[in-house]
Amino acid sequence: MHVISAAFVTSAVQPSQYPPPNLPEIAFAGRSNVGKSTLINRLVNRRRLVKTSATPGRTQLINFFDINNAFTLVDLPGYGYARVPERVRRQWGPMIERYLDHRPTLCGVVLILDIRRRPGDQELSFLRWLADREIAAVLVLTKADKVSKNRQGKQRRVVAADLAVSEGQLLPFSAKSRQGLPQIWQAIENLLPPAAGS
Ligand SMILES: Nc1nc2c(ncn2[C@@H]2O[C@H](COP(=O)(O)OP(=O)(O)OP(=O)(O)O)[C@@H](O)[C@H]2O)c(=O)[nH]1
Ligand SMILES: [Mg+2]
Repeated sequence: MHVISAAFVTSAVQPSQYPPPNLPEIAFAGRSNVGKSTLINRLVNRRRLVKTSATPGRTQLINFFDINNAFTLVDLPGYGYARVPERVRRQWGPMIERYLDHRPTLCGVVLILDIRRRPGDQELSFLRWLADREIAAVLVLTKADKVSKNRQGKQRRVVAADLAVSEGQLLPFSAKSRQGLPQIWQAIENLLPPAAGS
């Protein structure tokens, strides 16, 4: 993928605030602090297009980014972070579900998992939820630089078994070394209509 332009479009909570559904869209989901915003920055090769933070619960709105005036990347708020105020946390589930359920231009979801962790109930039920709606998922194992190559292989096997997918469907990624970027772009391009990905 050749990224010529990458620009913030808008933040939204509810559908009336979404940009008009004119371009194909890919959404990024995962636990709070897993590295969703960082992955988007690496994909588009901009250091600070999306705000990232060592403090979990940083992204609290649905953020839309236009790429090449051809498609949209969407940074979803992370789930499962207990220290975010209850009031905020309670609206996340419905906010994310409403988006995934009602976005006509959605082509797929990149689900990001920490390579050091086994998937929990949240990841498993999220994947089931996507499968029920026939929403395609790309699975990324991020923070690969935190473990040895040997351990990467082991974790990939364990997580593949947990999720009942093949190891090849799990794409290891590191924001530090940029390992995995071409594979993730390829997987995203496979979800986009041909004209958007060229
Ligand atoms: N070592 C390492 N650190 C990473 C990697 N990806 C993200 N991080 C770090 O993880 C922290 C969280 O990253 P974010 O991209 O803000 O995570 P997020 O999923 O957007 O978090 P929320 O918006 O809070 O849900 C930051 O300190 C990042 O620098 C990676 O591949 N390797
Ligand atoms: Mg974020």
